[in-house]
Amino acid sequence: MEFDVSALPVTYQLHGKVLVVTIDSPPVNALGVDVRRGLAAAIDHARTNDAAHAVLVVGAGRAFIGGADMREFGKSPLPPALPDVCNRIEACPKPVIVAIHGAALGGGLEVALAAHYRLAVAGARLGLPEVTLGLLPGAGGTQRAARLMGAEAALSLMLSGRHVDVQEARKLSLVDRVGQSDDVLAEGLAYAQELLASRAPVRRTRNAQGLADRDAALAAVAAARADTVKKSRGLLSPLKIVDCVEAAVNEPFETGMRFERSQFLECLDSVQCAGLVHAFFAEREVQKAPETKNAMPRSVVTVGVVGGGTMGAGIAVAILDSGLPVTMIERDDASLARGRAHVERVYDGLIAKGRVTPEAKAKTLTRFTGSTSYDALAQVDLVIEAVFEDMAVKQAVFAELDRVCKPGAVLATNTSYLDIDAIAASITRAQDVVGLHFFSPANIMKLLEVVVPKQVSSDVVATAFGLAKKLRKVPVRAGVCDGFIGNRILGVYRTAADHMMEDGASPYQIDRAVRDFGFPMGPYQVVDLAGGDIGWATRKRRAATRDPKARYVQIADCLCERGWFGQKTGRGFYRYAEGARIGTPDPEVEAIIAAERERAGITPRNFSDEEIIRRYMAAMINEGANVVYEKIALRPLDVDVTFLYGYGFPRYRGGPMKYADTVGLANVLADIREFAKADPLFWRPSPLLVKLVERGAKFSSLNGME
Ligand code: 3H9
Repeated sequence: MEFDVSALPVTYQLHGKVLVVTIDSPPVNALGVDVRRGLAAAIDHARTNDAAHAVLVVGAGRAFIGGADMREFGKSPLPPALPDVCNRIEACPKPVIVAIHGAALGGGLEVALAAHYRLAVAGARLGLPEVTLGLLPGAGGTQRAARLMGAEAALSLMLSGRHVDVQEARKLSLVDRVGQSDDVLAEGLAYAQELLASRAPVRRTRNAQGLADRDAALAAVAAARADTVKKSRGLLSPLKIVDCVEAAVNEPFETGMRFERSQFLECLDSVQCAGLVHAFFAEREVQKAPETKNAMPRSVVTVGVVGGGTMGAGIAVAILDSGLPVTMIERDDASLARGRAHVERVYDGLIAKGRVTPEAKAKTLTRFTGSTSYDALAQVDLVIEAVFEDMAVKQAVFAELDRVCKPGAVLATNTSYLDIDAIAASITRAQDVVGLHFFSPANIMKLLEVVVPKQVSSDVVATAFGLAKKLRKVPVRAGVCDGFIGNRILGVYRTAADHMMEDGASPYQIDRAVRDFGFPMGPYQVVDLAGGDIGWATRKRRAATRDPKARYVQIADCLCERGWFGQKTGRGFYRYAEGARIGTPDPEVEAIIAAERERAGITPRNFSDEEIIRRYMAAMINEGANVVYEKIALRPLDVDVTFLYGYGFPRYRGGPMKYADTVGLANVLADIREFAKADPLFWRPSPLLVKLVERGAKFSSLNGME
C-alpha cells in the first residue's frame, strides 16, 4: 500500500474476539477516499488476524455514514472504488456486523447492505436518497436492496429517496435487530458476541431470496416503470433505477453490478446530477451568512405579528407550527376576528386533508392570542409586521412598535419591495430593524429572505437566521433594494415575457414553454394565482419613476382595469370555472392582446419555445448577475437558492446561475447582445457577466465552495 494506514480516519481494535472498526471522519463519515482505504485495510486486517472472529463496523460522531463524499464528484476517482470496498466486506470469511446510529444513507446504507448482519439503534435514519441527487445507488445498492427487500419495497425506497426510521427499517428487513439502548457500540458488541456464540454463519446479501418470486418482481418493475414515466418529468435517474432492479431480477449478481455501475457513471456525468448536487451544498451554504459567524442570536420565545391578512395569518401559522406563541395585532375587533379566522382556515384545510386533528388544532391555538392594542406587544422578543404595502402605513406601525416594545426586541418587516432603510431610519432603534420576507403561502413556502438594512446590528441578523431554522425555512441573506433578490429579478424576466407576448407569443405558449423547462407554473399562471392586482399596484407605484423611454406593455393593466385579477375573480390571463384552479385560455384575452399589439404598431411574429426560454433565462441571469454585482446577494448561489425555494426553479438545473454556467456565460452574453440590437435599453449586459466572460470564468468561481 502506498499510503500510511495509521493516518486514515478508520481505526480498528479488538474487543475480545470482535474487531471493532470505527469510521471517524467528521462531519458525517462520508465515504471519501481515505475512508474507503481505511475500510478496505480494516477488512484485510480482519481476514488475516486469527484473534478476530468477527468484525463490527460503527461510525463515530453523529452518524454511521452519510453516503459517498459528494465533494469528490466530478474529480478523478481514486481507488478503491466503493463497489469494490463493499464487495470486499461481503466476501469477508468472518461475520461482519454493522451497528447503525444517525444517518446510514446512500453509500452508507450500501456498506451496511454488504455486511452480513445489521443492527440499528433508535434515531437512526436509513435510506437510498441518490435519486434526489440525480443518481442511483452505485455501490451495489440496487442489486442488494432488491434481493434483500424484494423489488417493490426496494423500488419504493430508491425512487422516493425517503429516509426510514428504525422500526420501518426492521419491517422492511433492512436491519435484523433494533438496539434496546442508544449505546451503539455496546449494542453492536452484544449482538456480535451473540452471533459468535450461536455460530451464526456468514450470510451474504447477494444470495438473499427477495426476488425468488420472479413474476411478482417483474410485475413490480413494470408498475414502477409506468408510474415513473408519468412522474419523473425528464429526470434521468428514476428510470435507470427501475432498469437496474429489472437487471437484478433477470441477471446474475455480477452482471447486475456491471450494469448498475455503467448506469451510475452515466448519471454522475449528467448536468442534472451537477445541478442537484449544487443545490444540496448551496442550500447549506446560505445558512452561513457572515453575521451568523460573528454574533450570538438574541433569545426568541414570544413573537408578535402585526396584520391578520393572508400574509400575516400565514406567518402566524408558520410560527405557531414551530411551537412558539403568537400575539396578533389588528386595528379593530372585526379585523382581528378576520385575522383569527384566516389562521383557523389554514388549520381547517389541514384537517380536511387529514394532516392535522381537530384536537391538535385546538391545542396549537392555545398559543395564539390577539389584541387591538399594541401594548400587548410590550414583552414580545420579536415582532413581524405584515400590514398593507405602503410606506406611510408601515412607518406608522413601526412608530407604535418603537413606543411599546421592550429594549432589544427585534422589529421585522415583511415588506416585499419597500425601502427598509427608510423604515429603520424613521424610529429610534434602527439597529433592531430587519426584513423578514416570507413567500405566500407563508406557512408552506420554504424561502425566507433575510433583508439586512444598513444600520442593523449583527445579532439581529443572526436572530433572523436562528428563527428561520426554527421555522424550518431556508434563509437567504439579501441587501436592501426594490424587490430584494427574488422579486427584483422576477420583475425583469416578467418584463421580458411581456415583451414577447406583445411581440407575438401568446401567454399560453410562454407558460407552456416555461413549464416544459421545468417550472411548475408559467409566469401568467403565477400572476393569476397571486392576484393581478398586486403587480398592478406596484406598477402604479413605480409609474412616476419609470424611464419614459423604456418599453411598457399595457396588457396586464388592461386586464386589471376590467377587474380580471386571476383565480379569485374567475378570470385573469385565463378563465376559471367556479372553484377551478386550472384555467383555460381565453379568446377575449387574446383579442385584448391583439388590440394592444395594434395600438403599439407591432406586427406579431412567431416565437419558438426555445427562443422564449433563451430570452426568459437571459433576463433572469442578467439581473441575477446585477444583484450579485451590487452585493444585494452575497454570491451567485444565494440567487440560486432564492429561485429554487421561492420561485419554483427546477432543482435539477441547480438555479439560474448554475444553469448559466451550464449553458456557458459567453453564450448568455451573446444572446443578450443580440437581443439588445432591438431594445438596447432593456438588454444591458450586467458588468459582472461581461467581466466573467472576459476572464473565461463561471459564476461558480464566486461561490467559494467549489
Ligand atoms: C451516494 O452515496 C452515491 C453512492 O450510492 C454510490 C457511490 C459509488 N458528502 O446536512 P448537514 C456535509 S450519494 C459530503 O448540515 P445534518 C454537509 O455539506 C450520497 N459532505 O447535517 C455539511 O457540511 P458543512 C448519498 C456531506 O445533521 C455537513 O456535512 N447521501 C455529505 O442536518 C453537515 O450536513 C446523501 O444523499 C456527503 N454525502 O444532516 C445524504 N453529507 O458543515 C446527504 C453531508 O460544511 N446528507 N455533508 O455545511 C444528508 O442528507 C445530511 O447531510 C445528513 C446529516 C442526514 C447526513
